[in-house]
Amino acid sequence: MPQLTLYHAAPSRSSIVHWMLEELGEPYDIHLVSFKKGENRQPAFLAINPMGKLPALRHGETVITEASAICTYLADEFPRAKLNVPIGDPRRGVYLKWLFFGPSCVEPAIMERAYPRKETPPRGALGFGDFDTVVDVLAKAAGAASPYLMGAQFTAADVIIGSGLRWGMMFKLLPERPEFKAYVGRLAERPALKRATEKDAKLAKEQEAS
Ligand SMILES: N[C@@H](CCC(=O)N[C@@H](CS)C(=O)NCC(=O)O)C(=O)O
Repeated sequence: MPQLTLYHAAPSRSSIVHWMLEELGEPYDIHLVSFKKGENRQPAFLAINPMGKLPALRHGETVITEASAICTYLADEFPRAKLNVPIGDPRRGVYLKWLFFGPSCVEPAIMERAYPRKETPPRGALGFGDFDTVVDVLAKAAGAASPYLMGAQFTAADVIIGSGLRWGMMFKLLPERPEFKAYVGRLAERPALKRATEKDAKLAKEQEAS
């Protein structure tokens, strides 16, 4: 079976994929890339991701970048882990909606809060619309999650939306709505997330010391 290698800096957006890999239960390697040493801007890494950004995942000859694309790929490529909603299942549309909602709505809304613009573009021009609507849509979904976005099944969509909520609340960029706290609290109980978080803390120390 082709080897899985995560190009990772701990903690960073590649921690999303780290959690996903722990959920997947397949063997994987971690290749640490140091932002401090500028390794992400050096030719060896730019050959992997010309954007100079993490995460990147190598699976045999295939290189995938963009956290949501990687999670979607892994969930479909390793269906045994039951982290995807397969083609043909009527729930797949909603599942894909959440996988895209993360990078196209949650992240830009959070970033706008972190770095407000001098002049707000018209709502219609922004793919995410506006911050409050994104938060309301997320709160409704988190409130309805029973216990996960797709119901009883935990999927890659929970890794993406859950990571956005965890990160947004950690940096006080998203409000601590009771629905968010309850949903994120359930996710925090997942052994795979606990393992990824513990490993990330160790890797962060290693990277700081190197
Ligand atoms: N759109 C990318 C964003 C990746 C990203 O911005 N990663 C940050 C780490 S959190 C990074 O590599 N920053 C280093 C840089 O841009 O120099 C994704 O969702 O995977």
